[in-house]
Amino acid sequence: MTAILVLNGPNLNLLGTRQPEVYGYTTLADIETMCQDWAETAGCTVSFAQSNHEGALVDAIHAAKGQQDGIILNAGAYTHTSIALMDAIASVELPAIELHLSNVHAREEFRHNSYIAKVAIGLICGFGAHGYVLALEAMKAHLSR
Ligand code: CA2
Repeated sequence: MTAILVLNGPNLNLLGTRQPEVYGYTTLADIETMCQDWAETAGCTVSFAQSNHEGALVDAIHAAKGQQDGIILNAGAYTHTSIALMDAIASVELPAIELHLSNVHAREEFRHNSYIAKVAIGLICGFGAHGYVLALEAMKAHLSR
């Protein structure tokens, strides 16, 4: 069965509680439920995780090797700064999709750079919580191509 890791970075544990005008009212727990519902229908398994710590995210990416078929990564602000996460994705040689709730390209200049995009098969941004389902669909299609 296709196994997909959905990994979330710093501050995403606060979703639905602050800045709803930017990130919406959906909580990360709601998003996990959406992903698990999708997994049941799609016949896939989804492992869902979040950390505020860069090293813990690197560890989670390393642990995916041999266990997961693909990685969906909303690295939060680390997207724009983390060579370590980029290297981790490259090192495990698993397909990765970069994901953002907001359209980072319509926001501040510093959000336009992404280290993750350099090693991702594609990226999805600007569709809010629904982006997670879009990313899962895209990963499933990629893995069965
Ligand atoms: O749009 C996204 O998904 C982001 O990855 C979210 C990050 C941001 O740094 C990226 O540029 C784009 C920030 C996540 C912060 O989440 C919060 C949620 C509620 C309240 C405050 C922050």
